[in-house]
Amino acid sequence: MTPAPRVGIIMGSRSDWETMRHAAAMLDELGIAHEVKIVSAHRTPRRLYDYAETAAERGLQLLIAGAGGAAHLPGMAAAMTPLPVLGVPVESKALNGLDSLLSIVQMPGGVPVATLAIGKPGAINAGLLAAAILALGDAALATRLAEWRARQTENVAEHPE
Ligand code: RP5
Repeated sequence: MTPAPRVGIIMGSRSDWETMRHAAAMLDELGIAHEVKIVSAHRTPRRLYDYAETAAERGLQLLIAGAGGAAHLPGMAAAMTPLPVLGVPVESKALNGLDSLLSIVQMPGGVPVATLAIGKPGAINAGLLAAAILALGDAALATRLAEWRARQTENVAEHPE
């Protein structure tokens, strides 16, 4: 039986998948069941409302939301769910993701979005941060995450050649 998803990965457009797939890959690597959906704050606002308002009752524990440009998706999702929301600024063509970053990070006090770096590093770290949060109540996941981190450390060479 497929385990129920614990994390919801949402993104504003299919074009965001090239970035957000790195978050999904990290969750896969750490054995965290997740679902992936395109939900646009601007093009599919009703889908966003439905998704965010039902996420917790459907059993999700955390959302990772990626968007680019006028990136309202993470903030709007955070406004409608009690779950922690991790925001990934997707690298936009016009402004290299600076617009995405500022749109996501400058939330008003009272509606938090944990904002990651622009692009692929942010997506990878969103997966790792999601794992660290979920590991607080999941000893087996905490072990897998610790092992992942140990492998990363071991793989750093002492010399460049
Ligand atoms: C945002 O606009 C999306 O998150 C995406 O990063 C950006 C461009 O979307 P497309 O025009 O490629 O669909 O809503």
